[in-house]
Amino acid sequence: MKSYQDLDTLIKQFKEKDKVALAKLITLIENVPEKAHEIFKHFEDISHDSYIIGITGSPGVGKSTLTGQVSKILLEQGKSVGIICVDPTSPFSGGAFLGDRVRMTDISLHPNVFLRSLASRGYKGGISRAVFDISLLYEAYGMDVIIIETVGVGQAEFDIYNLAYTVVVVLVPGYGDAIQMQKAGIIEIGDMYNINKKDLGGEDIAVQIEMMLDDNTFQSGWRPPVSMTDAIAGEGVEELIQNIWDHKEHLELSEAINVKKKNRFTYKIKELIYSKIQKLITENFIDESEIQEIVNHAVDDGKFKIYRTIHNKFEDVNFEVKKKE
Ligand SMILES: Nc1nc2c(ncn2[C@@H]2O[C@H](COP(=O)(O)OP(=O)(O)O)[C@@H](O)[C@H]2O)c(=O)[nH]1
Ligand SMILES: [Mg+2]
Repeated sequence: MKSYQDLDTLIKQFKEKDKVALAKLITLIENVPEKAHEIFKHFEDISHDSYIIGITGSPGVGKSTLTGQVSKILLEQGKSVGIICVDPTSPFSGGAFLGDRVRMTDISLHPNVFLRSLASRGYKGGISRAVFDISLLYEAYGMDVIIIETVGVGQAEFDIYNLAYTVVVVLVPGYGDAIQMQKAGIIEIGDMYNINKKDLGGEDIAVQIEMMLDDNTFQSGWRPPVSMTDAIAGEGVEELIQNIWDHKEHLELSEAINVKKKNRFTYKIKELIYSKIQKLITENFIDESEIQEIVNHAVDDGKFKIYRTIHNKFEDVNFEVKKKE
């Protein structure tokens, strides 16, 4: 895949819905962030919209199992599904892949589904970049639905809320005090709540969440519903999917969907700008070795000098952005 011709072939195969080509393009985008630009040059004519669902919650609540069940039903309905699992608890890339693969064996061989796992720690070019670019690739491939699975707020390196149109927060019985959840702000971010592992109980937490929701006013006019599932047995999954479609309809009727769609690109554009600026600065002004030098000084001469050093360094300089003549 070194020459342009190879990329052309790959994209041609991709457009013919070749899953191997899709896999190769994802790998290319994952490993070489700059490749995204080159690849997407070929997709100016793509107008297809995928519906993007975020599934979030603590590790072990059953997100992957649930994602597998949701996908299974969507596939039965004739929809195509692209899945991205972000698992920061996995220290190795590939570790997350295997784990999720096992849980999704039921569906992973289906021609209309594609699954990619990312271990977010130490990820090249940042996890949010990769997730966005892969979602765009799925969209270009023509996926009806994209599911992004990730752990909850404050843990993942990126905000699923900037990418997904409907966010499902997954909880389990014995999760702990629902008040803690409210303090953590979780109650504000879900478009819906799903208590998984209902075979182990969970009526109480469902009631607590309902009560919390009743205390809130929802300016958008959408009151998040609460559902319960047993993801292993596949129970309650259809109701959850119905909630997702109801939310989609709500967004479409209120035109909030356009805000969501724009937000996804605002997020991406900012990321592109900031990474360009970062590149400019680190290549032309202060590089890693100089940073290390300052760090060494900080350790030897006092921690607080770093502020002055950096401040002075930038003080004397005029950054001027000029267009090329
Ligand atoms: N009892 C029970 N176990 C479940 C259920 N859903 C998932 N699990 C199990 O919970 C564990 C974690 O599931 P996984 O899908 O990997 O969770 P994730 O880390 O949130 O993606 C696995 O051992 C699953 O088999 C459920 O509805 N009931
Ligand atoms: Mg998982």
